[in-house]
Amino acid sequence: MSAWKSELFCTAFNKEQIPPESLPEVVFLGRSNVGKSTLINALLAKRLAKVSSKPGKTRSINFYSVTDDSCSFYLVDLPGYGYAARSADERRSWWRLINDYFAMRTKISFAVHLVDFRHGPLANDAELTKWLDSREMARLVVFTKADKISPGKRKAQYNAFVRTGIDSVLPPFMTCGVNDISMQKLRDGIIRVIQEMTRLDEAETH
Ligand SMILES: Nc1nc2c(ncn2[C@@H]2O[C@H](COP(=O)(O)OP(=O)(O)OP(=O)(O)O)[C@@H](O)[C@H]2O)c(=O)[nH]1
Ligand SMILES: [Mg+2]
Repeated sequence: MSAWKSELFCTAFNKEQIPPESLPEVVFLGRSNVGKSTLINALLAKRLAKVSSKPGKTRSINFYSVTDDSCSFYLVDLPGYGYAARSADERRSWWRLINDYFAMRTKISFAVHLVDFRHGPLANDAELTKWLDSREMARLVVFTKADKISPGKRKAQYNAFVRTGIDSVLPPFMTCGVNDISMQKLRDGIIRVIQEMTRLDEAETH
């Protein structure tokens, strides 16, 4: 499979700037600082998304258009979830923007839920899972920052998390920031899930 062609399509700080629904959308969700923007850059093999060691870097909804051999879609980078250091006002406007976005969408293909491999799913990951359940939205779980755990311990840790019952359309992926081999597997996985979701959408409308 060839590399994805991609570009920044749109940045939305408010409801008015959110583009109308068109292509399938894959939404990246997870706690602030978990590595959403880093993973998007690794998947696109470009530095399009802004990354920072300080939580709360992404403040807007960013749409990246992607063309693969078989389909076109958007990867959507959202501001981080549960960033406690923000003011109550900022947290409220975050929820407003996220809710406005979801309210404007009927066919988001699925969510990529990023979970820090060092900690596994935490309380606010469970909250996010519940929220995705309430929206009946499929998710693909990706563990980030696996490089922070020694290679000899990764398998046991992965198995321990999976045994707790992680709901994911494919077995959870494990990434280490920029790792070409796992990125290609993840790109292929994302395409497979988009194709399956599109097929199900078509079956529903006919
Ligand atoms: N070691 C390591 N560091 C990572 C990995 N992924 C992300 N990081 C680092 O974690 C920090 C946060 O990464 P971001 O990609 O900005 O995180 P984000 O989820 O987009 O954060 P917000 O935009 O604040 O929600 C940066 O310093 C990244 O370099 C990883 O797999 N391994
Ligand atoms: Mg970000």
